[in-house]
Amino acid sequence: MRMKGILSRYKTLLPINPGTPLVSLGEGETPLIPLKTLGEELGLRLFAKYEGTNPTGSFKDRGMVLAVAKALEAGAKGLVCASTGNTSASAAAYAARSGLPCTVLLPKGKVASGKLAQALIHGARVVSIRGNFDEALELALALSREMGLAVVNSVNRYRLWGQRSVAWEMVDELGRSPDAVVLPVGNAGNITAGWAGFVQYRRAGKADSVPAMIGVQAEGAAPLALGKPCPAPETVATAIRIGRPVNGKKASWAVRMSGGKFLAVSDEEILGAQRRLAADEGVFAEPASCAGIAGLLRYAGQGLIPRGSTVVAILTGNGLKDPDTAAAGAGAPLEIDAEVGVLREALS
Ligand code: AN7
Repeated sequence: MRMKGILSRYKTLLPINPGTPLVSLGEGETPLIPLKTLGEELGLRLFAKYEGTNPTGSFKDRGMVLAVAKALEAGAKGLVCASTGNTSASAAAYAARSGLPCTVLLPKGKVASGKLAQALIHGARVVSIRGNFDEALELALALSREMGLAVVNSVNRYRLWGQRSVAWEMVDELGRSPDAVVLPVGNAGNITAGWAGFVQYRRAGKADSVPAMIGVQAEGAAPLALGKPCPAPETVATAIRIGRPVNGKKASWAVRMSGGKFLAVSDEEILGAQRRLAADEGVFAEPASCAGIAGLLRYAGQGLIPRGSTVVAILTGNGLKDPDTAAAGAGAPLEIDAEVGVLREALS
């Protein structure tokens, strides 16, 4: 059987040596889906890189698999992370896979139900912090120092290195770099990693250009779009409810070098983009994931991207991660007695 996953597929592009275990749950190789309806409306050749098909349902698996492999290689006793949800789900799964204990610190009441269920069922020690993500991350860093645990947040360089693979897959499939990539930004790890991936591919002669990296934040949690920290972040897109992005400096550099931009969109625009993706394209992504599309819907016509450009929107997480938000916005089903006449009537 062919070994699947990021580590085997991109061995030569990653910091892998004979002592690195090739951990895998079959991450990567996510679909690049043409978005015909939205693309025509926006005058773009538009694709979604749908990261929801990763093993735990988000892009985090690309970097987590490498971070966990390197933790095993270094003989780590366990893993720790703070998370708005997806990192904890991914860490918990790869820890279970590798036989490592895992502690996850989550902002109380602000983690989507699917993600919380994942962290719990994979057997992580789940601690609910009465505070926001930024506070939970400080605790995770302190705990790692005291207990000698490997931190698997995006302060871990291997996380970002593995996440470069999303860029490599785009170029491999399109046969070239897109003109622009739009994606949601929280801790600003993914936008930094994506940019680094394109740069690494260009150096290796596998791509001739680096796309404009366009990072989109929620208005209530937009430290990079506004250029100042956000002490009390708030947004329906809980995945990106982050006020002090740990990779902010690196990401600002990456965005500037690429000719890109940081933007902010409202929660209404995020939920509107989520509905349009689901109803017009058949693609169900979690709210945060839809910030990039919301950014295009608001700014594409204002000279953000030349018409006809090839644009990839990274949809970072599966819609099933946060069923409550989706259901709350989508209306209730019809309920009827089990009779065909009543059914015909109800549907007419
Ligand atoms: C769906 O899980 O920070 O800008 O702790 O879950 O690289 O932080 C999640 C972030 C975008 C932002 N989309 O990525 C966590 C966490 C989804 C996410 C982001 C996250 P970064």
